[in-house]
Amino acid sequence: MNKKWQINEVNEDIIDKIANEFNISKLVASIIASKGLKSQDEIEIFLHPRRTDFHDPFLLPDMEKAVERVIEAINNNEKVAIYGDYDVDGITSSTVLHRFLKDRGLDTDIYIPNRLSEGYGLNSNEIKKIAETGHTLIITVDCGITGKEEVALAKTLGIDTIVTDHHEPPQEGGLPDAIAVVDAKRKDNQYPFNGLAGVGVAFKLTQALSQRLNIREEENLKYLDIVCVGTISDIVPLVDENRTISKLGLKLVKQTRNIGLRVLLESIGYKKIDSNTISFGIAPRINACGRMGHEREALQLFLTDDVEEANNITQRLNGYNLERQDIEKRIFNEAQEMLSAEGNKLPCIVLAKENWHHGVIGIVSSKMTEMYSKPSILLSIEDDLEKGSGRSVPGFDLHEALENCKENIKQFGGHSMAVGITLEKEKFEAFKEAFEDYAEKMDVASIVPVINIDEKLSLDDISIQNIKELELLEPFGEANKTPIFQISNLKIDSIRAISEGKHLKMTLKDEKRLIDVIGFNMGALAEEYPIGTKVDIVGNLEINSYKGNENVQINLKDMRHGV
Ligand SMILES: [Mn+2]
Repeated sequence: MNKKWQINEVNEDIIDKIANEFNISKLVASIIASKGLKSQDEIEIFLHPRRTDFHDPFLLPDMEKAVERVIEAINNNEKVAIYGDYDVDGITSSTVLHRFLKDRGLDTDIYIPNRLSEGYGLNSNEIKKIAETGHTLIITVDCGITGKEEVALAKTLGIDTIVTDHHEPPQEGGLPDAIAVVDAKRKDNQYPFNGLAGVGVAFKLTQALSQRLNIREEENLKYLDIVCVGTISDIVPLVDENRTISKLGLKLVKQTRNIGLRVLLESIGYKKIDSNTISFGIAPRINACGRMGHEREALQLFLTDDVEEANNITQRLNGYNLERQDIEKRIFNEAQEMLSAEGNKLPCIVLAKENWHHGVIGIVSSKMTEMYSKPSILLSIEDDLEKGSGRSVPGFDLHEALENCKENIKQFGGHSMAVGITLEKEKFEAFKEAFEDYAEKMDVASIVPVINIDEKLSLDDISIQNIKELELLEPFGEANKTPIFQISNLKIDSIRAISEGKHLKMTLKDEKRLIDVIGFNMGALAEEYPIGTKVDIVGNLEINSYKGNENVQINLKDMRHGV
């Protein structure tokens, strides 16, 4: 697969100026410059976010009304329900709000829908149960903005609702008729940032309550570890307030007082706690609970103050995660077999089979899309229906594509990169054909994946010292990716495939020095590039520590023949 290397050219004078002014290396300054950060303030906040950098929570729509109603509930000791979601964002949102209100003497009940039997969002059965058990207030977290009907039902049952959410309001039909609808994606929003995760919005509610109740700000800041876990896991852009949350939050994660989080962290083993520890260690394990239908256990892990209980839950969580991986592997293998039986000549992938697990099908769709660089839709056949998930490649709007074949679809939702979809079984062939035609028409096959390169370097520019300084830019994640560098005109000094041909290991050299390179899942390149070949490469810079020695290593993203 040929990829397009796109370099973000930045003016050298700007880089020098930033390096001097902030006393940082040119390497770090070049990344700052390539992000387009210019003013003193912007750069200062990016490099060293502080707790004074949080925006005023009362700028969020309806925050005043929400705070007033919650304080009334605290004063009257009302029965309050928190309504959340089964993913990490929803679980951490529920945790933060529950714990904060409990500190204020209000013990809330938490409702998390079951992913497999109920699905995402408010549902009327749960609302009825909440009413039957005598609750007078529902606070939604990470959901609710599309729950107009359910909020109306709650109202007829005598329950007030406060919606806190970070999802897009529905295009038609208006907002739910709630006491307050706190969501920065509202059209009338005045809040300076609309990229918070659900847990970020819940955190802003605790911040607003603290201010109004004259509580020390430590009382809400102490939950930043949990807020950070939800924020990084939800793959929201780690800029603006999310950077403040994740940068300050990660420091708290390292010394977390949340027993469940601490036990889970200890169980996974890590060299360093950073955003990768959250994204690849914590998030899959918490999400595995929801995927397998055990959402209560994930919640209980964050709520328990008992080490033994935390240990037991962690063991089960790790078990669910292994189970999820097994199922994922099986579906992935089956999908690959079906695809090769088809010949894999089409511009997109549409497959359906019995018994493909609902909670896992989306992950497999992303893996197929990544592997073949094609949009994919995977469906599980259940009686007369086929339900599934799709993922897209940048440059192909999947939601728009489904809009174009909607006469063959029963139901769908999502956005340009990811969708959920339901078909009638008898419509499968017609849908597949229409979707393939559309992909053909849009010339998906000619979309070339792009690698965005931050800066060109020579081996001279690279040292352990300045790689360490790149840590200033952490935490990395969405909208703040691990920097990618291009190095040209190197010669292959040694090259081999390792781990049964899976990965690639090389040493490259210029006139003066050698550098180690590792290429994950790139073992096949060992055949293509003999020793002595001139190459250009792009990759991340890393420090490889082994037996107390530290070495510079390049984590390869792409390689091509040099000129
Ligand atoms: Mn969310």
